[in-house]
Amino acid sequence: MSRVQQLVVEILKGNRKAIAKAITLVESNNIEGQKLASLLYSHTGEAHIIGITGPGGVGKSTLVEKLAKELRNKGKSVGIIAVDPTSPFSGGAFLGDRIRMQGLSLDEGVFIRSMATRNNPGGLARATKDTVRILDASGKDVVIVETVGAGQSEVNVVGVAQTIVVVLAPGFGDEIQAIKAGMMEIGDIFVMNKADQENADRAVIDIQAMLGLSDKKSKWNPPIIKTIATTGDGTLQLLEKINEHRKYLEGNGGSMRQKTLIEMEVIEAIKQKTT
Ligand SMILES: Nc1nc2c(ncn2[C@@H]2O[C@H](COP(=O)(O)OP(=O)(O)O)[C@@H](O)[C@H]2O)c(=O)[nH]1
Ligand SMILES: [Mg+2]
Repeated sequence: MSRVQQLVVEILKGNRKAIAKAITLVESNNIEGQKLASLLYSHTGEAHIIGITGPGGVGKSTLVEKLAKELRNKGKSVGIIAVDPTSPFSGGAFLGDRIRMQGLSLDEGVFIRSMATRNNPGGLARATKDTVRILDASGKDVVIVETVGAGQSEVNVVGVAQTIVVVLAPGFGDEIQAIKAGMMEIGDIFVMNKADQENADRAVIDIQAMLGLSDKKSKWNPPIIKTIATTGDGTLQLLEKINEHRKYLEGNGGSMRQKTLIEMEVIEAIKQKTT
């Protein structure tokens, strides 16, 4: 058996060391990494891939940590990929540190990996996609991908997710309406985090108005959920909506979504060629 084939066998067993090694391999973007990704493909498709995106500092990492805890309480295994966790806007700790604080990193049912922004945006998007594949093949029930979605193309990897959660907070992104409009199109679920802040209700009304303006292309009606990530308020409701969305995808919406994903990948590939 080749080194890559051995790695595949160990990944399928859920071997953590093998998973870590495999991610490093796909990050290096060489022939072996590509071979690994293609060998794993037929072992994927079971995990629910959730994209968590939104401007830096709105509380995405805090929310991911709470979601992971909630999922563990329900007996689900979780893979977490934090793309660009060192956003200059973020006042919080690295996601890895938070997870450690929560004791989640000692938990065999959780695997977390941070992907650094590199000079090559195409490389980052690809490595993230391959990492999702590795975690899916390793048997994780849920894979969460946190990305900064503020129009920075280098972290625009939401195309890998089945359910996209757009996280906003009062006062964030008001000045950049166009970016917000772009996010309105990709979101399956909207979260108004920092609901403890007094202008949260106003912000929810604004988002509702914006959602009302965008033309609906599917039967799914994107809900808006208020959360306080620091206390965990609303995370259970968010998880319920995420599960509802998965059920929706499994129904008649599934094939439609698949098409959208492929289209997004094509758009992404074209963008990378032209920039
Ligand atoms: N008041 C308040 N602060 C929050 C809430 N959620 C997160 N924060 C704080 O917002 C800052 C940024 O959070 P972080 O999760 O790093 O945001 P990210 O950049 O979107 O990942 C941190 O200081 C958090 O403690 C919330 O619901 N309410
Ligand atoms: Mg973060």
